[in-house]
Amino acid sequence: PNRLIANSLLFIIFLKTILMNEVCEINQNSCKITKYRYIFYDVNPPEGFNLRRDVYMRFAIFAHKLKNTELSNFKLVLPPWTNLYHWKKKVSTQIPWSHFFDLKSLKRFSPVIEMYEFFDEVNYKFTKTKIDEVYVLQHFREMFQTGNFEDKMLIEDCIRKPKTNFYYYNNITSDNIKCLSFHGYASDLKKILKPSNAQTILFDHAEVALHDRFGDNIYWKARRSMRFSNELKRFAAVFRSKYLNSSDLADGTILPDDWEAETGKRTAKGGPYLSVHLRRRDFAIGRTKDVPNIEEAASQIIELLRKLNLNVVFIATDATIKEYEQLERLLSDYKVHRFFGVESLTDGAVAIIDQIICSHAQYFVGTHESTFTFRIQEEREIMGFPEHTTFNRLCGDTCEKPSIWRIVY
Ligand code: GFB
Repeated sequence: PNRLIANSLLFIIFLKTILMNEVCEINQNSCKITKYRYIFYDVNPPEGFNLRRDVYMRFAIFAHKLKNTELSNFKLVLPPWTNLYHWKKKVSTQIPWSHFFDLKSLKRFSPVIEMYEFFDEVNYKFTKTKIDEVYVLQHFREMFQTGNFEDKMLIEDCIRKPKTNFYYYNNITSDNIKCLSFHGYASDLKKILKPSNAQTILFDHAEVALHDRFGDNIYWKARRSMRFSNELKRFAAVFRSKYLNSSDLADGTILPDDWEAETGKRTAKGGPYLSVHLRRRDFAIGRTKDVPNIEEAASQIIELLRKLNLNVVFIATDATIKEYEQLERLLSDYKVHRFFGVESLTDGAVAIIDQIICSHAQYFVGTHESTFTFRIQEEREIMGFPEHTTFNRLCGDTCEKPSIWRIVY
C-alpha cells in the first residue's frame, strides 16, 4: 500500500507539472512551478526614455486587455532600465521601474511585474533563463515602397541580425528566436500568444507595434496609472516650494491618491512661473528648422514672460552648461531656475523631476515633436490645466501650432 500511495503521489506531481508550465532551464532545485505565463518586451537601444514610456503603454494596454480572457494568466515583465543613449551619468546596474514610477499604481491598470519579481516567482537562482520564444519585430521590407499599410504579420528572414542576450544580462538568452515582420496594433500580438504553449515570450523591437487606439479612454487610463515615484515627487515639491513659490494646495493640483478616482476637473491654476522645455543636443543639430537657437529661445521666453506678467522662469533642458549660461545671461532681467540634481540622482530621475516641475507651472512652452514635451503636456492634462496653457511650443523657422491631445475619461 505504501508503494501505491507513493506512485499516486508521483502521478499527481507529474500531472501538475504538465498542467502548469515550468519556467527556467531544467534545474530542478532552482525551478518553481507557477501557473503564470510571461510576456517580455524590449525596445530599440538608441530610443530615449519618453519614447520607451510610450512603448510601455502599448504593451500595458495589450496585457490589460488579456485580463478576463482565456489568456488572463499572462503577466507583463517590465524591462529593467539600463544605460540609455541620452544619459551621461552611467549606471552600473539594471534599474527597476520603481525607481521612477509608483509600481502599485501601474499594477492597478495592468498585470505588470518587475524583472526581479519574475525571478522570485519562478524561484530563479541566477543560472540561466532561456526565454521560450522570442519574436523580433521588424517592418515589412516593401511596406514603405508600396504604401501598402494593411495590418499583417509574417515570420520572415531577419532584416538585421537579432541579439541573443536580453536586457544586458548575459544569462537571459533564447534558443528560439524568430523575426516577425509586423504591421499592426500591439494587441494583434495576441495571435502569437493564442496557439503557443510557451511560458515565456519576448517581443523585441516592441516599438514597431502601434498603439491600439491613440488617445482613447484606455490610453488615458494607462497614462494616468504612470504616476511617478513618491521620492521623485518629493524632490520636485521641495524645489517648487523653495524657488518657485509653488505647492499643490496653492496651485490647485492636488490629485486623489488613486488615479482611478480622478474625475477630470479642469481647475488647475499652477505655480506663478513660466516653465520651458528647451530640447537641445541632437534636436539642435538635426532639427534646426523646428527648434530655435539660444538667442531666439531667449527672446521668445521674454515675450511670454511679459505677456503673462511673470518674472520667474523654470528651464528644463538638456543644453550644455555653456548654452545654459548664455541663456541665463540673456534672461538676466528675470529669475531663472534650473534643477541641477544631486549626486545620488540618476539622469533619468533628474529628467523626471524636470518634467514634474514643468508640469506644475501656470504656463508651459515646449519643444516641437519631443516626446519629453509630450509627456509634460499629458501630465498637465491629467492635472486639469486649461489647454491654452499647455499646448505651446518654442518656434524655429517653422511655428505650426502643436496638436492638442485632450484627456478622455
Ligand atoms: O525622452 P526622450 O525620448 O525625448 O529623449 P525626445 C531625450 C532624453 O534627453 C531624455 C534627456 O530622456 C533625457 O534623458 N533630456 C531631454 C532632458 N530634455 C531634457 C530636459 O529638459 N531635462 C533633462 N534632465 N533631460 C527623442 C529620442 O527624444 O528624439 C530618440 O527618444 C531620438 O532617441 C529622437 O533621439 C530624435 O523625444 O526629445
